Amino acid sequence: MVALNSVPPKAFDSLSVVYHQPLFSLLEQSRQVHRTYWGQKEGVQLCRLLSIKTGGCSEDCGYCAQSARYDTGVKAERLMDRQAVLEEARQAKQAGAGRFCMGAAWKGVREGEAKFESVLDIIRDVKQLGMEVCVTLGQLTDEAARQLKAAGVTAYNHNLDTSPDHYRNIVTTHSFEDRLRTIRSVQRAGMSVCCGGILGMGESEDDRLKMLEVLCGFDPSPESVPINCLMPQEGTPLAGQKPIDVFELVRLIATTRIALPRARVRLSAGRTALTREAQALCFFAGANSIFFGDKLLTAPNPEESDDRALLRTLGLAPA
Ligand code: SAM
Ligand code: DTB
Ligand code: SF4
Repeated sequence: MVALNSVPPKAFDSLSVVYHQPLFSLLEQSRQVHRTYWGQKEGVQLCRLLSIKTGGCSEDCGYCAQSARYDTGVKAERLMDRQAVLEEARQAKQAGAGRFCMGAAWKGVREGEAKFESVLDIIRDVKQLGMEVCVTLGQLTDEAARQLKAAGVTAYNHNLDTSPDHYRNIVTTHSFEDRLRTIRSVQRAGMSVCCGGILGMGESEDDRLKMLEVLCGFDPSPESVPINCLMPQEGTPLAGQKPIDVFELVRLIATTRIALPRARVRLSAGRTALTREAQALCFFAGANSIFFGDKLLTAPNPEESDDRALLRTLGLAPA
């Protein structure tokens, strides 16, 4: 096992040493970190995801079914009605969700816009139900971030998605630096940062570690790190990408657990393509959060009943 002092690895070179050690050593190490930081709270956080505004997005993110630039079959819809969102949130609560995450296919939002005021109303309603509230609405101004915090948002999701270098191969309508700017606004407003990425967009393993290196530099540290496997979307430039090797996914999860010991590591999009055994290995490596419910934003997710059965089989409590 790579000797670890009490300081987690943060720089690319040390992340790379941790990542490339023999798999079982890496797992022993991530397990030890997991036990130390989460021993009393072992279990899997259940998050329910809802697309409150689907499709028609101005951005050209090469993986996304909701970009208006690609013919993906996803139709542009209007912002969901407040009551309809509240009903979904009630059902999520009933089903045992600890966190309710709402996503909107927008480039971003700013204070004063009518659509932003509507989202603030929705957040205030959902907050009353007593779940953690997460939103992902694209780019933010400082003031918009402050208003989201005041409305009751726990965490703001804004992913880096890949390394600084690879980002320009995937998105041209905004930059990696734009992503960082929004994350800084979230931090200044006092919301938790939920930030991760996607594996399987033609990046190298080094690119993934470079993304992790940037996450490790955040101050404060990200509260949660969603790790998505690309779900190739028909009509997008990345439609033909091959699935990634499961062991590369497991290695990245374990390295993330070691580098960001307090973060919730969320095994996010792409679980429909993973066997139960592969998912078990991801939980063993340090993943402790999932989206549950049979739909992500536009793409499918495992059936709720199958997830419950899997967690029961593994003896993992919903947390
Ligand atoms: N528009 C906002 C933004 O870009 O931040 C929020 C919604 S966006 C759909 C949220 C995240 O979903 C993306 O950053 C990406 O990590 C993930 N995602 C989108 N499409 C995906 C796909 N086909 N496969 C895996 N992850 C995907
Ligand atoms: C995240 O990292 N993954 C979620 C959430 N944050 C918003 C989104 C996954 C989207 C998968 C593709 C889709 O449903 O369109
Ligand atoms: Fe728009 Fe977000 Fe999809 Fe990019 S990832 S196209 S910003 S919805």
